Amino acid sequence: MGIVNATPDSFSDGGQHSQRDAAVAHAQRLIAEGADIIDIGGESTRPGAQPVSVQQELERVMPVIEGLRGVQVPISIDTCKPEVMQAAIAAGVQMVNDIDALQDAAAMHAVAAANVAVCLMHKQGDPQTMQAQPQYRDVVAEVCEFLRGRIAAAEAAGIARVRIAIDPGFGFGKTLEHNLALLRGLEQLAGLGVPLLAGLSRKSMLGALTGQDVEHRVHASVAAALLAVQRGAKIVRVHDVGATVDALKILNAVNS
Ligand code: 7PM
Repeated sequence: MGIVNATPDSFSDGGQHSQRDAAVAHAQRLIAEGADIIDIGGESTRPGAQPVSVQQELERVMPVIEGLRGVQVPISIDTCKPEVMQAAIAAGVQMVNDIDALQDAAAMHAVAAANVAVCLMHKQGDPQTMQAQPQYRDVVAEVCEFLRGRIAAAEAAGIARVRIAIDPGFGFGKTLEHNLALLRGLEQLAGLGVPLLAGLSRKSMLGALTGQDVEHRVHASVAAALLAVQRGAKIVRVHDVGATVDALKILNAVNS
C-alpha cells in the first residue's frame, strides 16, 4: 500500500490544481513501482496534529481520487469522517482506512452500506494528545482484544469478514517499547484471522532507533516492512514503494 498525502505542502507549494496534479503523479509513480493499493489521506494524523473540517478534507482528497479514476489498483481513503468516506466510496474507492476503527456509528454505517474493504486500526487517545503518556498493562494483549472487538462490531453491523483488515497502529499512543513489543508480537495479531496491515514507514520509532531524521529512514523502513511481513503482515503501508517491493521480492524468493 503506497501512501499519498493530499495535504498542503506535501508535494507542491503551488495552488490547489498543482497540488492535485502532484499527488496524482506521485500515486502513478507508486503504482509503477509496484504498489497494489494506493492510500489517499487529507487529514494529517501525526501526533499533535490539528483536525481539519469535512469541507477542507473533501477539497483535498476528492480531486486526487477523481484524477486516479481508471488506474489498475484499488484506492483506499484514509479518513475517520463518515462524510468523506461516503463521498470517496461514491467516487469509486474500494477501501476505507479508518484510524478510528469505525467507532463512529455513521462511519460504521457508511462502510456497511457499501461493498468496500476496511482497515480497522488501534490507537490509544487522539492524535493531539496520544503520545503524552501511553500506558498499557500488556500492549499486545490489549491491542489484540481491541481489534477482536472491532472485528466483531463490524461483522455485527453487516460487514463481511472477508472485507476486514486490522492494524496495530504503530506510533498511535505507543512508546518505542510498545511499538517493539507489537512488532515482536505481530503473529498473535495475525492469529485473529483477518489480514494484518502494518504501517511503520518513516515513523519516529525508526528515528529513535537509527538517529535518522524523517527523510533518511528509507533503509530502516524497508527493514521494518520486511520484519512485519515475516511476522504475518499481509499489507505494508509505505512511502518508499520501489525499495520495499525489491526487499519483498527477495523474501518471496527465499520463502517459495
Ligand atoms: C506524520 C506522522 C504524518 C505520522 C502521518 C503519520 C497509519 C495510518 C498513518 C498506520 C494505518 C504515517 C502517519 N499511519 N493508517 N495512517 N496505519 N492504517 O506515518 O500505521 O503515515 S498517518
